[in-house]
This record gives sequence, structure tokens and C-alpha cells, in this order.
Amino acid sequence: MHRGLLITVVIAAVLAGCVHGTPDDPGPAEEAEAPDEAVEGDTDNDLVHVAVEDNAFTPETIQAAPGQEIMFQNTGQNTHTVTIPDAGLDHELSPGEIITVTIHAEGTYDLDCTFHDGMDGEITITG
Ligand SMILES: [Cu+2]
Repeated sequence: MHRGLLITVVIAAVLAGCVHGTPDDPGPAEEAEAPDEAVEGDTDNDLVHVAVEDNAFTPETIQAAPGQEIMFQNTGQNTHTVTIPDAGLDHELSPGEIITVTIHAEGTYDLDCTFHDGMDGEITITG
């Protein structure tokens, strides 16, 4: 399955602390402004928030609906990665930076930080 084509990534740099002038590489995923698009389903909150800490994703187990925005914010002091191999995403997240990921295909996806052993999680996309 080519589920990597079914992901939308929005990168929003937040100027918190020291941010260097390196331009963001959007990588293989599509970079776009998120439209105000209604998400089908009965979710009360249309945004899932995940804290990227030193060194853990909180929560480690994430559940979202297809098309629902998942916002990762680096609340730590170190750079981490938001890596979802099955969705073709491998993005470095500097302290204070935010990335919003939308996965459209149902399934269970491994979440990993490639910089730190044992820093991982799991995303379940289910309607
Ligand atoms: Cu990490």
C-alpha cells in the first residue's frame, strides 16, 4: 500500500527561543495551509495535541480520525524528529516548533524519534 501519499503536513515554525535561519525542508509530504474543512465524525475536538518532550511523545498512544489534524509541538530543550515511516514522514522538530500532520488512511502507524532510542509511540487512525 502506498499510504505515504495520503498524508498532509503543515509546518508552522514558532519563534520560541533560539531559532536558526535554516529554511525548512518540507520533505516528501505535501505542505499546505490546512483548509477549514469539516471533519466527518463525532469528534468534539478537531485537533489532537501531542507534546514532543525530552525524550517522549505525550501521549504515546494517539488516536485520531481520518483527516483529523494531529499537532506535534516540541516542548523540550532538544531537537527531535517526528517520524512516521508508513506515512513517509521524517521531520526534524526544533524546540518550540510545531508540525501538524493529517493522515487520511485508516490504520496503525508507528511513531518514532530517530534521535533517541525508546522515544516512540503509536498512532491509530480510525473513523
Ligand atoms: Cu527525540
